[in-house]
Amino acid sequence: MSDVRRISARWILDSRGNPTVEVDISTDDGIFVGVVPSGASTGSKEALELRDGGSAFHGRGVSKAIDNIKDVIAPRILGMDCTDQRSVDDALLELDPSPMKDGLGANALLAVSLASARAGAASKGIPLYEHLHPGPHRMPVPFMNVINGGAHAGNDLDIQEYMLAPTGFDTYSEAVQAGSEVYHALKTMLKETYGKDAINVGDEGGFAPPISQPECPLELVLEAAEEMGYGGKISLAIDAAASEFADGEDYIIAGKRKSSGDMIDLYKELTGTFPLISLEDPFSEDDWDAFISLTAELGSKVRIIGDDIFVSNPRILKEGIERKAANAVLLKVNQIGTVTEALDAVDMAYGSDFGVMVSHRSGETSDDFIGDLAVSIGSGMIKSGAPARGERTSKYNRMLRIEEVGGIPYGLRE
Ligand code: 2PG
Ligand code: MG
Repeated sequence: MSDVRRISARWILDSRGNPTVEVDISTDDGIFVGVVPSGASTGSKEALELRDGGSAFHGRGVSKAIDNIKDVIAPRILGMDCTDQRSVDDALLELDPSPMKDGLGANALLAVSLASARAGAASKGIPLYEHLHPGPHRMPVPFMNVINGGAHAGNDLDIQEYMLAPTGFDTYSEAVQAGSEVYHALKTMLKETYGKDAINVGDEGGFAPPISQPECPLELVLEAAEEMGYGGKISLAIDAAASEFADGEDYIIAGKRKSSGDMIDLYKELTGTFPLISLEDPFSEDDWDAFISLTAELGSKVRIIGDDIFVSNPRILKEGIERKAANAVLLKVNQIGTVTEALDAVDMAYGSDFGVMVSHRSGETSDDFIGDLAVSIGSGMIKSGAPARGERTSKYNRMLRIEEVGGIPYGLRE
């Protein structure tokens, strides 16, 4: 039986050393955990991450969210059947029907939702990835963030993430191996070229070298891939997180002011020069017209991925699909607050031929839920940071274990 017998909640520290919410749900099958990650470059319409304010933890305490779990959520969820994730999540949404989840906090709701999904899978006696979504399941291409900038690093790069995507491999494990090898080749190259300070890392485990020109990291990653003999097998991707360097209607990049039109020209130049297969948040979350123009110009050959603009919210994604503001959505369950709503966003995307990239947050824990999520929905794309540091590799490693079971194809979803 997967009826909830007990719910406990506490704070633990995330990878940036901030507190976050962890929940245990006990059923007759065992104890199942849910942990909430946290972003730094957040979209303004993300569901609310409830923080205490005040002086403890510099205002970032989560005791209010924990009290909400104990006092409000637990009494409602006790006795519920976790194999029916939608019922559990509907009950959570009834407790907090506010659009931004500022009644109880999305961190309170999500921890329970995640733990419930794990309890439901265990009750059915199947792995989490089989329980979450009917698929078809697929091992995703790991988009590994090997050079960090923006809000995640202390260097002068404005673009937040430069990722390698090992697309030219037959299996997920070969792809992870290639990613690891290129990461280490890049490390050596950066040290030789810029000195040892250049191999300090940012929040997601990628290097944060003292460079500022937006194309420079693409050259370096490509060179490292070629040095390892992977030329043509490793593609590139960026997350500009451009809301962070927007200035009014313009953007300030590498010290230069650029209009949305100039930015479109920059992206056309970069995609013409480098094997870039996706551009995430190329403009600020308010610059819908630029998203629409870029999708019209480049959308047939490159994934234009909306993160801060859609915030994994089915209502906003629907508008994005109708207005052709991108051709893919970044999926972060804590942006929306329940597993079911995130899966609804996936089904909506698929129904309109949109791609989906599953994503970690820059503040993470060793929880590996999104590894199962990515395999489950079969979108063929996940980003979980560099192939280094425990909170990043826990997801990549979970998928190595899943792949070993066998029979799950690898690669992008066409
Ligand atoms: C992003 C994410 C994850 P953050 O912008 O895509 O890489 O960063 O969690 O800080 O929003
Ligand atoms: Mg992003």
